Amino acid sequence: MKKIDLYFIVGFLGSGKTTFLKHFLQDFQDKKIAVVINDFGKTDIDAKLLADKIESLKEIHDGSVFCSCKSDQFVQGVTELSKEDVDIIIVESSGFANPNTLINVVDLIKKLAHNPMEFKGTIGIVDASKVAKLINVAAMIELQIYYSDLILINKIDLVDKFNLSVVNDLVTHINNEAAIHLVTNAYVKRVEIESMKMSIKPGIEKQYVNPSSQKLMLSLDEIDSKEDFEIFLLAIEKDVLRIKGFITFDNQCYFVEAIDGEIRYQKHPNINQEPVIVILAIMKRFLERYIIQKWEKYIDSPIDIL
Ligand SMILES: Nc1nc2c(ncn2[C@@H]2O[C@H](COP(=O)(O)OP(=O)(O)O)[C@@H](O)[C@H]2O)c(=O)[nH]1
Ligand SMILES: [Mg+2]
Repeated sequence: MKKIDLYFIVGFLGSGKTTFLKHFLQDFQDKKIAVVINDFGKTDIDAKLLADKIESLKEIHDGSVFCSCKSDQFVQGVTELSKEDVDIIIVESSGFANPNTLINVVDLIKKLAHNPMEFKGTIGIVDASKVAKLINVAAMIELQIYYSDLILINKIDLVDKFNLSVVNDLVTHINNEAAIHLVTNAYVKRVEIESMKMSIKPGIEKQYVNPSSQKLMLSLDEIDSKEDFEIFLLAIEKDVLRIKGFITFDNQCYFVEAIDGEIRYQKHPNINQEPVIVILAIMKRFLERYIIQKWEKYIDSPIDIL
């Protein structure tokens, strides 16, 4: 019987999980890979970006795969994938995931899988430029680091030496067993992934409050000025956690995101993709009213919140 390797990716929103996944798919091209993406919601943007590169894809939305609210659906999804002709199943977990039930979930998957499954470990991605601040408001970051077997301190291009050493100390303090790499673009050599030592850590009873995050989806049919739209995105970018979506200009669809004061576009082949922007914010009251105000300030057409 064929053995399937199982990997998890954890890390806060925007830390670089999907970027890691893209490299992974590239570097493990000789393997048949199934991916599970656990992200925002219905319009899962990352899943659409990766769809053509993988053997099989499952999406789990609106809740973490480690939370009792979604773990059944997740275990069932992975069990189904284990019937297929794949060598690897890799899971990009939600940015809000608290992996403290990981080991129970893995045990259940191993029991139910149709082919023998080996849990290879958890790759944790840390955004070097944001972790020190975010860890105070989003405590699951600490647990994501604690439960990782291989940690990538990513985006080191955005921090100076001093701050990098602070981040390195912070990460080592939380987890001194995992191999830690300082990287850009969430890239680490395949050999580091293959040689990671998986450790089974018991669930720790750590009190933490789930941050009340809010998600907002904007429909973009009416946009006619790309410039105004960019100004709008940049105006809200600094106040929210994550902005990404699809937008169409001149008959070309783009994946768009606003990050670190910059707008990034990437051509997207599917012209029928509905233009939509997803905004995620943490502990922000009145998000909707705030977005509407900014929209009306910069854009003439009416706003359409889904
Ligand atoms: N400056 C910088 N940006 C990065 C780096 N790695 C990833 N990014 C960008 O960070 C953004 C979020 O990455 P993504 O992989 O989507 O994060 P995810 O939300 O964890 O899946 C994307 O725009 C990436 O291109 C890095 O090393 N340096
Ligand atoms: Mg992602």
